[in-house]
Amino acid sequence: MLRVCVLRLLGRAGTGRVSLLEDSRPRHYCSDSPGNRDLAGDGRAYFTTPIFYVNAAPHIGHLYSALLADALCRHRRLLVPPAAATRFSPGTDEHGLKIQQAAATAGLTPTELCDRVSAQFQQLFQKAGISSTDFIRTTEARHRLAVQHFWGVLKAQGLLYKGLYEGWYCASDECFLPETKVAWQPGPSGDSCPVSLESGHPVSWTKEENYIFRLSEFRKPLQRWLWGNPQAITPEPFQHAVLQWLEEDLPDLSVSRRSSHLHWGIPVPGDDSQTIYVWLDALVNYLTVIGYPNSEFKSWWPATSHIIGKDILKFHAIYWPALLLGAGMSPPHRIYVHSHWTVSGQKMSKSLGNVVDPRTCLDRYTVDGFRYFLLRQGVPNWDCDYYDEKVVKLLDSELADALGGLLNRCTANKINPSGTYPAFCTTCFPSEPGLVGPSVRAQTEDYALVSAVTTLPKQVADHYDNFQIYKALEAVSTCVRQTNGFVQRHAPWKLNWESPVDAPWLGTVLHVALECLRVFGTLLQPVTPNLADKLLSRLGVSARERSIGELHFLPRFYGHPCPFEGRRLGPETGLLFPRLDQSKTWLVKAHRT
Ligand code: ME8
Repeated sequence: MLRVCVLRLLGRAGTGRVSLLEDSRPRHYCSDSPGNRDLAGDGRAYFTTPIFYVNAAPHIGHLYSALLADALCRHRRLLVPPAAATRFSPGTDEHGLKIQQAAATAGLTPTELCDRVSAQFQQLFQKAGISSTDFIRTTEARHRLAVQHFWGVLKAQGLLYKGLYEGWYCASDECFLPETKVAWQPGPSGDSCPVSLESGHPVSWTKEENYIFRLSEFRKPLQRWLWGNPQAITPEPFQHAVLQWLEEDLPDLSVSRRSSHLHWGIPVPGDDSQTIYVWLDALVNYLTVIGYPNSEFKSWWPATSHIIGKDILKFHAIYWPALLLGAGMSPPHRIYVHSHWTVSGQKMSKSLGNVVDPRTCLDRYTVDGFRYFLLRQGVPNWDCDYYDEKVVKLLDSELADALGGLLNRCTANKINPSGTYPAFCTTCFPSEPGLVGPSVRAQTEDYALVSAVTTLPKQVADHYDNFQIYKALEAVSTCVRQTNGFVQRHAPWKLNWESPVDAPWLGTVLHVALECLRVFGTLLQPVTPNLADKLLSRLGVSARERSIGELHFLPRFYGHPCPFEGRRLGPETGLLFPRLDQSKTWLVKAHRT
């Protein structure tokens, strides 16, 4: 028989405190040490985004999370082929009070609302080139099965008990709040209303009998997990924040609601009077996608990377690992955390009317343009501000002028009339810097360029690993600038193919620039897949030659044969990235505001 306990809401947001009436037996939670099961072990890697609530249409923040996950996943596929060794799933979070209430407000059934908004997310992700292998909806039968099974495991472990819950609940955030996180503010009719201090969303007082998860038993196991895996949560300040939280109170967690209050959810197995708490339901989606509870899931877990916004860190870095440990599983391999996009300095919100529609942005700036902007400007550690003018400036300068201009300079018929990848002359550009001789043309800065581009793939990989994709793009952009400097310095347009003195050096200048472009195109594939394809196709690089493992930059410089020398360039297919048209009305408006 389950015991009834009195829960008092104290401590951190989202948890209740229980006055323990039951024995708390010491338990040992096993973990097969996720840090030791490197993703590269058998090459498999599984990426997830948060599953998004369907109470409102997607905005650029949701797209940003999906793009970060997509870029990580695509980069991984380029590093460790075959692509089949990755799984990647976004999805929609469709249960809970928030959705139940949103459907009622919209005059729809919850199913109608979920179908409508989930389709919007799926269409958006498809349009944006999100290369997912699945899309999970929590209203699917496979998910209900997984959640109920997971519940059964927790119950069998003695980790769930019944208690009387009393405290504040925020339906918008779907979380419990302690008194310290609630403020009183004037409501629409002038009277004072309780709201969440963190989100400003209204909260209401709840008193009901729920199932409670013994979260308080997990402080030490969670600390051990984080101490043993210093990169578990990236970037580091977020790991630090979680360790800090673990120093505070860690009360048990209410994991169900009364069905009479919340009917839109998954019933507690064997107790229809209770509905499973939407966060427990939602988190298990990560297991559903890989086939849980069938044993196939074990080949993907815990080789998992969760990409999340900072707003849901506590759920992913405390509740989820505790639930997993409780169910005898390891915490996820990595949790990558990013900050938020604001719009002209303000939080994006429906009520402020400043929500940026990502579909419009993809149309205006092209899929690759907008993907590049969000990933180049988004800094995981800090909030970033969005405004249209910034997009135009960045894309024109980095994609149209610098990268597109460079490609044009090296492939245009005037400068490269044979339309081939010219030969590299080792006499003009010897491997050893500082050599002098009549034919030596390379200068000190040219060696700096070769060295920078040689180390670029590793630098980019390190930035991906640290979840600093913007830094990876910054590094590529710096090298693009350096390559333009190289071309400018040697002015190949002043050299003559007919001259036996000029020709080998002219070919070498173009060869080096094309080799640099081949590296840039390869490394940009995770972020701008269509643009990179166009670039690599123009260079005549075949599909088999586009993985990072196959890069081998400037092989002739390093004493190896070069498979590209003498190869015909691909067909000319127009500007790599046209400058954004200044005459467009929306752009004029963006410049004015
Ligand atoms: O929290 N900037 O769903 P949600 C950047 N269903 N990213 C943003 C953002 C912004 N302004 N706003 C939202 C939920 N996001 C739960 C998740 S997971 C098991 C359940 C992104 O629709 C960011 O990733 O509120 C954030 O964590 C997520 O959307 C929250 O989406």
